[in-house]
Amino acid sequence: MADYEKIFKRVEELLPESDGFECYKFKIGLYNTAVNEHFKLPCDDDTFAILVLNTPKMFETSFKTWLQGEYEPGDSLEDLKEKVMNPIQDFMKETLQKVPDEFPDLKVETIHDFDMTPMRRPRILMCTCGHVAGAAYYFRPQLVFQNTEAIETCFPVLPEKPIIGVSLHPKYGGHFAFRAVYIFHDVKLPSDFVQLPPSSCLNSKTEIEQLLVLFNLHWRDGRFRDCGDPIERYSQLQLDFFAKPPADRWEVIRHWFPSLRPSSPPSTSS
Ligand code: B12
Repeated sequence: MADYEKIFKRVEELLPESDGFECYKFKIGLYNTAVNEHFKLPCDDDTFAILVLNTPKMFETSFKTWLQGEYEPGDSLEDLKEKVMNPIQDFMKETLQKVPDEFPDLKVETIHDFDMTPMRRPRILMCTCGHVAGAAYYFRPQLVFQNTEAIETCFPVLPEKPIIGVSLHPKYGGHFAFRAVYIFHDVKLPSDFVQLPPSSCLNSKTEIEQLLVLFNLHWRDGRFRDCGDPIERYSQLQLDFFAKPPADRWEVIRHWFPSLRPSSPPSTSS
């Protein structure tokens, strides 16, 4: 078995599907060929990389167990909030760190979906990685809109932010999230490495336009996630959690902590 295959097998053991993770191999050169100069990664084309995404299972299995493990008897919700400032990010950082820890002799770089460059650009474009790695088809606006008139027909009201594309997973539609890319700087892929293409679960231009409208204008209602007929979806609890701004998410999962100490009433010193 080649080195990269052994590494991949071990990474899949550390981030198993039963915990709600999926891993995909890819060659950095394929990513660098797709993106413009602002996003190219300073690596040889044949450098080995692994993309990690989470499936709907992650929320109520590994994430819930981890978060409950942060609770200590006597904690109030405020104590817990102080300990875990960003529940999903903190969980991902800790869990994904298992991989570089496993390979201390290799130069492994972890790039999270939320990592930014000093210029405030994303360090890596996850949807492009997902597409080149064969994980999820990236429906870019350029696939269906050739000019601004075509955009205006679909978007009579333009969103505040730029219109961006969205990826659909063949099994989970939009019920998943990209989490990180590992770059194994000193592991190179052989020239006969075969990269599988992503499978598209939409069949027509109209379906792609609908997906782009749902994602760019109505993402809060989560309908974009059901495009492509997913066979497994986020639970209602998970949908409610991600639809809320981070500060309001704790209330959604408060019942995971039945023994929380009631919060102290605000002080009434005169
Ligand atoms: C910045 C960002 C935001 C910003 C701005 C979004 C915007 N509308 O501009 C904010 C904070 C508002 C935001 C919000 C949300 N986001 Co957001 N966001 C991102 C982030 C960090 C970067 C996206 C970006 O700026 N791209 C920049 C542009 C330049 O990239 P691009 O358009 O893809 O262009 C490249 C490709 O076209 C490529 N290219 C060129 N030719 C070709 C050819 C091929 C074949 C290919 C494959 C590529 C390719 O080259 C271009 C660059 O040179 C990504 C995570 C990440 N690190 O990628 C998540 C991400 C896109 N967001 C995501 C989500 C889910 C959301 C939310 C729904 C969040 C939520 N609470 O649930 C909302 C709503 C989105 C919306 N309607 O705007 C998901 C999308 C998942 C998916 N299924 O696709 C991502 C991937 C995060 C993740 N962890 O999975 N987001």
